[in-house]
Amino acid sequence: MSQPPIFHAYTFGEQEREKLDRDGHFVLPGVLTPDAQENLTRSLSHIHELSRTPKEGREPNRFSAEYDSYLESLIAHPQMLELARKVLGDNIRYDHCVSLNRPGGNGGIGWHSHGYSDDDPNLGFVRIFFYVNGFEPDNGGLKAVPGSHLYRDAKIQGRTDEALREGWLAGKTHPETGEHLEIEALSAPPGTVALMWTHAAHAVSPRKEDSDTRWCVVYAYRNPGKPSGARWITPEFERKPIPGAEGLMSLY
Ligand SMILES: O=C(O)CCC(=O)C(=O)O
Ligand SMILES: [Fe+2]
Repeated sequence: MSQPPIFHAYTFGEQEREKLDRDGHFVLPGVLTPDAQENLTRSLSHIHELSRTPKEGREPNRFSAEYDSYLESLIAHPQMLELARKVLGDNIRYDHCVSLNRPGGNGGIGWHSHGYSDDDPNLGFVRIFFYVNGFEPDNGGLKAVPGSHLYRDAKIQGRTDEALREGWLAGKTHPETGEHLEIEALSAPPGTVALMWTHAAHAVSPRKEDSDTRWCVVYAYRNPGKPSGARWITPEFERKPIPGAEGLMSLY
């Protein structure tokens, strides 16, 4: 069964890969096809509704692919795997699919990072964010610190930009360029995909009260070899045969 494309043609060659490795993130503006945007909006609305009427033992946001067949189908979509392998090389595992929908008035999230194989940079962990209807920097916008991922510090924290500058960022430089680390507020037109190495410092600005919902889902892939604290897969889902996902779902 062949799946319709989710991405328009895009360039992710050596230069783009170098930028991802230097900055810790890389944005592909407007790369999602209209069809994918439409399907994702429908699926993410579905997950959002499920999460508003919680039933015991269910976490629709964190286990999104287990609650929606379209989201499930993207785990092993050929274009998804191609992109993940351009970043991580051939030997990859699926790690998680988490919905990050932010309605008007959502408070965003302060500065933090995530971990995987903190002591061995040969094992990568990348997150592929689908910002379906995009965002403005000051309205549910992703912020990042180029170069912060190279510290492989899974415990970066800062409640505000100021707190991060006075805290973790103070005196830190980019290990390769020597430049002072600085906060970058990203912007994303509709249909944007953003790649981010998991150790990158990141935060999200609040969503304005009168805004529509920011629709977003993230898929994570990694090189196997270490335990992953973010691997939200139920045992049933791990065993479920998903076309194209053979070998992707196991821990090691
Ligand atoms: O909502 C976002 O854009 C990112 C949220 C976040 O911190 C994460 O997914 O790790
Ligand atoms: Fe995060």
